[in-house]
Amino acid sequence: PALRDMARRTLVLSATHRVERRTLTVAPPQPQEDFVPNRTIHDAATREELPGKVVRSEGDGPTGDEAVDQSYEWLGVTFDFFEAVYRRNSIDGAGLPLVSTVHYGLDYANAFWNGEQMVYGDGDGEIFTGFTGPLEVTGHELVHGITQYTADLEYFGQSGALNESMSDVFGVLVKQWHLGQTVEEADWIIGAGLLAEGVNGVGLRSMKEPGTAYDDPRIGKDPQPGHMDDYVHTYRDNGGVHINSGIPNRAFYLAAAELGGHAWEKAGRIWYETLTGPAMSPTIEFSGFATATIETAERLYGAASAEAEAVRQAWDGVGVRI
Ligand code: ASN
Ligand code: ZN
Repeated sequence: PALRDMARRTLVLSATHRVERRTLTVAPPQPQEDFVPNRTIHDAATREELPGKVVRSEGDGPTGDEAVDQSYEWLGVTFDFFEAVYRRNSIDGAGLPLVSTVHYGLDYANAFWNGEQMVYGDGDGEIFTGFTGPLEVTGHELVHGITQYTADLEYFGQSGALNESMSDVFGVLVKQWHLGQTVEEADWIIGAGLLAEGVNGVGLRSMKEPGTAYDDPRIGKDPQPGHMDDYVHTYRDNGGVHINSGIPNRAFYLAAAELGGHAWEKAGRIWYETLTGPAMSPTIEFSGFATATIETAERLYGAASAEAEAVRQAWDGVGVRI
């Protein structure tokens, strides 16, 4: 009976083989289907109710409302970046629709991801301009969604600062990719143009030189550290998630600067594979994440590669011990 089984299997295999060969001859493989975004923009008309009224759906032309049209465009560019660079289909990797609300609240000076959608305020016009303006802000908020669907980093302390840093890293890479900038050409600023005229600063955060983005009597001085020696212990801001993110942000910058060229190609790939890979956990801290990025670089480029060495040096440069 065993022999007969084997004979039958051989028969089945060769039959399958024939079918496959015939299929190939008749229908050559089709080019890979492109992913397409599915965007819906809402208007909260300065109220704080979500999602608000639908004002632009996928495929609709411009509305003439600057915030609506900026959000639509920047969601599209962010979607295209993840598709073109990392072959990711939207936030969840499976084509999740992109939902946003603009004109949220009165003089509302922030933007956020609420677990399901993006939300943007118009700023107060005195200190902050509209949050739909900078591409990297939309990138930042959308990447909170990607993190939620992948590593799901707990939004407190070091894992929270890593969550923030992932959003800054890929937010800034979306901008650099859109502008075709090299590591040297890029500004490495999150929220460039977000500070109103007369406010002393260049944006919300600097990944290249954390702590130098602004210094103005109305908003104080940029509190970000760029080294573990200056790590800020606080219960505010979920344990300083927007403060200590300066440390992993600068580690990414240092790795990218050492490797040169387009930051999304090598450093970005290493960070992306790490964020979406199996070594992550919701409570991972700087040291665990650093180890994971080094292991990713070793796997992608080799243990003795310049890429792996650049990542090791980058974490050493910000005082994160492996
Ligand atoms: N813009 C901020 C962020 O995305 C809002 C917040 O603190 N949740 O991190
Ligand atoms: Zn954030």
